Amino acid sequence: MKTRITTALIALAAAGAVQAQDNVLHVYNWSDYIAEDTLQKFTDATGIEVTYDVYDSNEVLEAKMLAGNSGYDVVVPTSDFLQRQIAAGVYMPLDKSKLPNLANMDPALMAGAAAYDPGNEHAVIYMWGTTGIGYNTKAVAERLGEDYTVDSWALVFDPDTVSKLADCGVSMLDAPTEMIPAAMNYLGLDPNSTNKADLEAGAALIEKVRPYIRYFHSSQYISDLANGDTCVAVGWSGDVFQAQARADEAENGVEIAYVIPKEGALQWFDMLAIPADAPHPDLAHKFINFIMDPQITADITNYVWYANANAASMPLVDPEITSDPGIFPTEAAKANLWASVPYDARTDRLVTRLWTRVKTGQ
Ligand code: N2P
Repeated sequence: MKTRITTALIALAAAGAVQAQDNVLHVYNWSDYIAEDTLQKFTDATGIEVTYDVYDSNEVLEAKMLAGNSGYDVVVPTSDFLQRQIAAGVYMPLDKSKLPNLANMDPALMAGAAAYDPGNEHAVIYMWGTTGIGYNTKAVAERLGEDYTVDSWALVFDPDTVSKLADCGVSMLDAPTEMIPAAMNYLGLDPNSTNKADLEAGAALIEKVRPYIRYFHSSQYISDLANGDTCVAVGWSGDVFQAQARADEAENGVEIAYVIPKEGALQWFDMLAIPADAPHPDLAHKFINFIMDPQITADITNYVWYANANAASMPLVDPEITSDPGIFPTEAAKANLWASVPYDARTDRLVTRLWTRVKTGQ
């Protein structure tokens, strides 16, 4: 999937393509991950035009980064992917003298991100969240009974349970490094294990429920949940809340909830970083600094329902969001969250192979 939003068109027409091109920042970010007015506000504040492309998979971003010459100035890898891409020399160190808004960031969360990028030398937290389950409360209650409490990965990993939901539509993320560990965790295994037998057991569990899964996709589920076209999605926190908000706005009777299952869930950080071969590193720093403006980050969180790591923005974030345990987990829930570690090349190949088998049955 690829969409392109550009604020550059008018300027290009007015100033002539060559001249304007020098002042165009190229951003590559996750889909459904920015406020409607963020880019325009950046252009208004700085005169810098933005070309904005989106993806919904770390693997897609990684392939582009490793190939080089992507033309992008700012990209947003998830922390574990960031770590091994840094090791591959993909990102330039940040010039922190150009990022005065770093002072707004939450030191504890930045320390968490430093586990992947010592000293936070290469990246700044954009948003963070969890990988849990979004579901249509009525459709699930109709099939599993009013008394069924949705609080466990059993909803999607227990064949008896998920088979009863197949008719209303169950989806999973097309994200092998998140789905296989979630299945391993449900089996009582360490989600970060790189033991071949553990990874195979996780994949085998997903293969077992595969007949009841309508699709594996990492962005389609937002509108499908919102419209009632599917009823359960393993998905990312903010995306599920966006589905909920869309259903509320449409007043279509669909009620969506998000749960961090009691067995635990992955907590991740998505990181703003500058490719080593970025054509416009100076503009990239300006953009990253702009994003760390408390109002700008608060606007994004208020629009995409993802937690941010900008302490100064918190008073500007809608209290409905800061008080939601699905977005800002309680201390008790935090104890059950795990952070992922990057796979070595061998494990990565195994996981890719297992995932192909999960999706295609081969
Ligand atoms: C936004 C998805 C971002 C979360 N649609 C993935 N790390």
